[in-house]
Amino acid sequence: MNNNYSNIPILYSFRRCPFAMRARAALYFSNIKVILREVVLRNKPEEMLQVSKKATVPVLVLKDCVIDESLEIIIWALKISDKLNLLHPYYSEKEKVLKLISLIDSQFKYHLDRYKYSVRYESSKNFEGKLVHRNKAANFLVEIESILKKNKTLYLYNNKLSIVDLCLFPLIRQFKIADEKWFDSNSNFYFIHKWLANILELDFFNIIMKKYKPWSATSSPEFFANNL
Ligand SMILES: N[C@@H](CCC(=O)N[C@@H](CS)C(=O)NCC(=O)O)C(=O)O
Repeated sequence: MNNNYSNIPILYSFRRCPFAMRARAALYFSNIKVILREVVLRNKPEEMLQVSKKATVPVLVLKDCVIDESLEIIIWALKISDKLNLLHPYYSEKEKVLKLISLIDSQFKYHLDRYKYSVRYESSKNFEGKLVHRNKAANFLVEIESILKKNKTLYLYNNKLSIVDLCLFPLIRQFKIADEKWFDSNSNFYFIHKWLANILELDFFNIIMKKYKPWSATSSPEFFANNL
């Protein structure tokens, strides 16, 4: 069935996964059309597991290779087309930018998971309590708040949208929605509130959050593109 579309990349994705969200955002901005296969995480399709042993989304299947790290998908897509120059910080301050993204992806995400999904972790060895993990995650936002505050800006790099915003916002949005009332009323996040609200208002956000039915081998191809 997919033979007609054999030149179109396939993206295994999950709507609410922050890593898949950032990959879809980059595909949106680079204007690259892909076939989107919505995955159910507890029942991943064999077709995905065959191409990526990591078994995480997003996975982008190209004609001659597979990319199964969200940041690599972003860089691949934006190197093809980047009209807004979203990769600018990657070229000008690569080390610093990758370090910040990696900190949020690893340590912030560690505490975020234990805060947001505390019930799942209650019996795990290093669980410190929901609110301890919330506060430890919040500590990582101090730097983000200070960057925004210092520059009185709605963007994390050079006062314009870039991969730094695209990589960080899905995880910080998850932190917000774990307890919106607490997050929204916390004045330590004054500039982050404005930053996040602005990003969620941008046109791309609705497009990347479009709902797709879970994919199966008998599904008709569904496309993800920025003119949906
Ligand atoms: N470092 C990976 C992380 C991807 C990741 O952890 N994705 C989660 C969903 S948000 C996943 O697929 N987890 C596997 C599972 O839940 O079974 C990336 O950036 O692509």
